[in-house]
Amino acid sequence: MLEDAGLEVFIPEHENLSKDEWLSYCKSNDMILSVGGEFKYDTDFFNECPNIKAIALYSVGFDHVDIKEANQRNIPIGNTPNVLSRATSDVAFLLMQSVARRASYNFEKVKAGNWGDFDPLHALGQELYGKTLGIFGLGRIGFEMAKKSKAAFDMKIIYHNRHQNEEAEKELDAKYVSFDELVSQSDVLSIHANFKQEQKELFNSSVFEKMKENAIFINTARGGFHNQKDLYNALAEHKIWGAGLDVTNPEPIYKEDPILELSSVCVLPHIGSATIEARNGMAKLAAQNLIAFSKGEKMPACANPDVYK
Ligand code: 8YV
Repeated sequence: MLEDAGLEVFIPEHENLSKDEWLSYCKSNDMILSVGGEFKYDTDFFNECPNIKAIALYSVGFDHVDIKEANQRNIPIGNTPNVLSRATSDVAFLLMQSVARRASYNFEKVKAGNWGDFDPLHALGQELYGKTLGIFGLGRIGFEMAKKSKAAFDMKIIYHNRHQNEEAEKELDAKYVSFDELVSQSDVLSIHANFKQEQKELFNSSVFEKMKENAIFINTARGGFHNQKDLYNALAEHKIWGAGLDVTNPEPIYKEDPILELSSVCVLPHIGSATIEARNGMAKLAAQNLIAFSKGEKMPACANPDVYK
């Protein structure tokens, strides 16, 4: 697609480039398409790569980019919203159900040859019907999660956001609440916000303390939102019911992390957008962003639209 649009494309010789290899690659190009979130596009990067004029991310999240710095240098940062909203919210929905019914724990037991005798009190889960789903950050992905949960389980939707979401209030009868109300009223609390450094470990012991005993904590956004040790303690001390994580802190998770031992937890390796449909959509949108930039047009999806003012 990029070559068809007349762009000269350089593909690194191998995957899993070291930081220095990627840096030297960036120094000799003026636009980049960046996959993954490990590499930081910060002041040092922009100083070392003064030729860079545009960056297309292969992600909706842009927490690894210093947007203020990019704005100052007039560098548009393309991202990939919408195309992954269904896939990512599907994973949040899947984790919610898996944790409610302890699916991954029970699967582990079956795999270990430990089916167990019938016992009316054994492997009891909880039902989600009519329960309250709290969304932290009701944007595109949060909306899809709320829509599915309402349709499947008639869940009541409450949310906390920077701005009220009129569409969700109208279509899903979602109710805007304060952060404290979100924490104390949710049966399932699911994070769908863009991560900012000032929100680092916002979900910590003081928050887990205020959650309901039957509450399920879901994070498919960024691991940085939660303090993993505090989450472990809350789960181990049965202060909350369970947790479904597609993102961890740190990421990747250490295999020794005690949280993996808990029957109340389901952890996935950041696969929210990992469907054929979503990844194709992301690739296409990332390419469209670069093509638009090369033609002097606005990127169709830009994380810092202020550069066009
Ligand atoms: C990607 C993501 O897996 O879009 C995001 O922000 O976290 C995921 O979709 C990842 O960032 C791939 O580049």
